[in-house]
Amino acid sequence: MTSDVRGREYDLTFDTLDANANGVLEEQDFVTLGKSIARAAGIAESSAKATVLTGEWRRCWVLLLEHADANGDGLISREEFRRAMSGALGDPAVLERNLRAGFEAEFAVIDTDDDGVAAVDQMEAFLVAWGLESDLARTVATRLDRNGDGRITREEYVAGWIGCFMDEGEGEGEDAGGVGSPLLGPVG
Ligand SMILES: [Ca+2]
Ligand SMILES: [Ca+2]
Ligand SMILES: [Ca+2]
Repeated sequence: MTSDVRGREYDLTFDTLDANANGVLEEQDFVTLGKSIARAAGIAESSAKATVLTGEWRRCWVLLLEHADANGDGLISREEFRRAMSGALGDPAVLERNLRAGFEAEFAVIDTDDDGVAAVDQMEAFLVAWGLESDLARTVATRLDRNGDGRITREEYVAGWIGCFMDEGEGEGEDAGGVGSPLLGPVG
């Protein structure tokens, strides 16, 4: 993957995180995202799962602020985000350690009956409710189901999302970057 493509992925991630589209990341963006995921999954904002999820998004914000806010103004600019992601924060092991609990909390709100799996159709419906176009939702849901058995396990979900940041030098011969590209747009 060229650095141009990688830079574009960071930009697309930035745009996804910039929930109010004002060109900077701030705490409110992360609060909004946490709530929008709970809403899309049809669970109450006051429920235990939603509380865990919004707590995780808040934790991610604090982490990002600590590592990326170079000028200390309490906001993350696109440039600051790019720099942090191409540095230590973008390290696969660091990402995995920092994001796993967040993706697990996200999966928990989708997995309404708590059996640790979500049907591909269920995932697709969630993604549409979250705001993805239906074609894209189907593509992402299908790719999350890595072994193609029609069900997405918690592990497939977490690995799929973390994998979208980790497709450089990881899992040679394997399509490790499967999920991120369709979610974040036509990269490359
Ligand atoms: Ca914003
Ligand atoms: Ca800043
Ligand atoms: Ca599966």
